[in-house]
Amino acid sequence: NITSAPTGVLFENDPDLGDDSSFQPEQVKTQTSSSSKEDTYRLRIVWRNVILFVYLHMAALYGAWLMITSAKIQTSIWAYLLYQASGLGITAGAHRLWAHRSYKAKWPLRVLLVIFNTIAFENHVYEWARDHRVHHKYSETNADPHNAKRGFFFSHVGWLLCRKHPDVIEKGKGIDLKDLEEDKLLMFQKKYYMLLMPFFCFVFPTVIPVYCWGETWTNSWFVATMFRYTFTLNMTWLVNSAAHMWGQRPYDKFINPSENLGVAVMALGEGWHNYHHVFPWDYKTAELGNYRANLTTGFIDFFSKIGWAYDLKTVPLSMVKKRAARTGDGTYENHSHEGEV
Ligand code: ST9
Ligand code: ZN
Ligand code: ZN
Repeated sequence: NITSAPTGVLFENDPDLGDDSSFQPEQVKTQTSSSSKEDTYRLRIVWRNVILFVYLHMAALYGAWLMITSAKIQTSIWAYLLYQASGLGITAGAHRLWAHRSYKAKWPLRVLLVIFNTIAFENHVYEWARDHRVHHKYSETNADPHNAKRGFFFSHVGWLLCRKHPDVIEKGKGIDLKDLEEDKLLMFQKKYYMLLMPFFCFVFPTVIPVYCWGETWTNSWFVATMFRYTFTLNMTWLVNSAAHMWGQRPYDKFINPSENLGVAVMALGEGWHNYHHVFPWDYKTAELGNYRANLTTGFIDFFSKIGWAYDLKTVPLSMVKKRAARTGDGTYENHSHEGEV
């Protein structure tokens, strides 16, 4: 019976709990997203992932040390280029093209983006876009894979270290993924991911410095691969953690996603997260087309000029202004809107 349950679990104000005979002491009560119905949820840590991520971060720290003390400058430049390219595979590819369909791309650009995306190893595009669509639809509820209401650590990396909340899978079933399933290139990446990903994320980045400019295997592995991969992952995760916590909310003060310049710079333009959650179909993922803090927009605009990207979707300024006036936190007028149409 619930009244004899141990303290530390939430059971106030819950009329349903009276007949919950399956309640276990080690289970945590959580609020579901779409209804007032509560369910029981037990955190299940995936120790394999914990060990892999601990190794990755230790190897990355060693890589950072080697970068300062012994690696060739070409190796650091190579690592930087891989960070930018794999980042674009996430931002221009998995995120703006495939998860949100905010523009269309011809096949040579799609092939380039799938290669860049595979270097990033953030799961294949199908899985990435599936989780991301659920994230937008059920933002900051238990059905959000990286629900920021569960704190910085969970939304940053913790969500990859444990089994998903059942709401993610249940609500996720209702998400339309037909467009991704019909994309032959994405299905090819998904089918051969366990061959393609080790090659593009680990083998190719490590081999190039050794054969092209005589780098040592040790420097190559720890700098160009371990440091570069872990660094890029963390820059991506900051969008889910920092940009869901800190920054201004000029478009909607009622949601947590915020405008965060630091994250925007490091995540190639994906830190303008208040705007993005309000207008997710805008290919810029930001109101302003400022390339310095939005490299991805510059990348898409370049390919639009040569005709490989087309049907770029955006939002009319009048709609943005109306929304900011209705739900913004009052900081909208401080932004520069010069050159906007
Ligand atoms: C990584 C991803 O790091 C990072 C994503 C970040 C997203 C950021 C977004 C922000 C905006 C964009 C900013 C970009 C900035 C970029 C800057 C670059 C500089 N819907 O997952 P499973 C079902 S990955 C519907 O195994 P478990 C489905 O049937 C890092 N259904 O759940 C599935 O089976 P299948 C490298 C769903 O067992 C089944 O459930 N990768 C959904 O709970 C089981 O799914 C890793 O480390 C859904 N959403 O395990 C791997 N989800 O797939 C880590 C699931 O066969 N992952 N289902 O269809 C894992 O090990 C596991 O997923 C787990 C959960 C342990 C976390
Ligand atoms: Zn978000
Ligand atoms: Zn998004």
